[in-house]
Amino acid sequence: MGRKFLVGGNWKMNASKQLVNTLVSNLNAAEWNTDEIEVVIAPPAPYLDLVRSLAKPEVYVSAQNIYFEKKGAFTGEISSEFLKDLGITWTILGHSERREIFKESDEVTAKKVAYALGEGLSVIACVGEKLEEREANQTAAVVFRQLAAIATVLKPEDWTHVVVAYEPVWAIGTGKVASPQQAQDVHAEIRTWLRDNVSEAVAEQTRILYGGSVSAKNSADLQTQIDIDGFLIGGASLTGDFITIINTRS
Ligand code: G2H
Repeated sequence: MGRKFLVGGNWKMNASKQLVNTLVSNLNAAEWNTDEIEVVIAPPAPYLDLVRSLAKPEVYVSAQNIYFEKKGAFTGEISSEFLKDLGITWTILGHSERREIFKESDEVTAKKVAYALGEGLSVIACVGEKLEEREANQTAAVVFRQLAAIATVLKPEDWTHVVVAYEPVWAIGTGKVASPQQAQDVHAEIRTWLRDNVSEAVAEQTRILYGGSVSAKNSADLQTQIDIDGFLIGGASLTGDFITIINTRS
């Protein structure tokens, strides 16, 4: 079976009850072929319950982060238990903003990925290089290092519930999208890395999303690339563009 295209919306730290109502109503009114497209939205944690209760079942809801402990004295953190209690089945982990601003290392990210999978969640695990790393021809080395940290703590069967999001940091929120070829090149390298370091089956089955200034204008070209299995969309997921992007694929 082919890889199901996944369109993810990462709202980051943007929401209000009014915005939730608008975005979820629009999504509920939209239609897509659920055999071919999976839609996952990731609102800020305080809005997960509201989004889950309003959104139709075809819309999967995701956290943007979790911690790797069940409960206790971890002020401000989000437990997988909370997600399960609210019917939330996905979490994003290792977003570059977590890595950069909140200093989450490859190892912490990997530990979170393993923990989330053990708790029965599906994970969008983000990787990607900074501008200076790309300019120093370090893109593959950085992405492989981030993947290796995750692969080390997973069993091959765990990858069934992992989606990799390649998000070049220089393309995030900057309007500077990677060209379809630039994205395809790295996606193909990631798939080869999975083939060489995990297994042929995992390489074939794992979805690799592109993220970084995806918009209604550039998504049609990006999605023609053979190793682009979907998108993780930030800014455009807060507008009607999100549905246009889903429809571009439908
Ligand atoms: C990358 C992306 C969503 P944006 O961070 O994860 O955001 O589409 O705003 O670049």
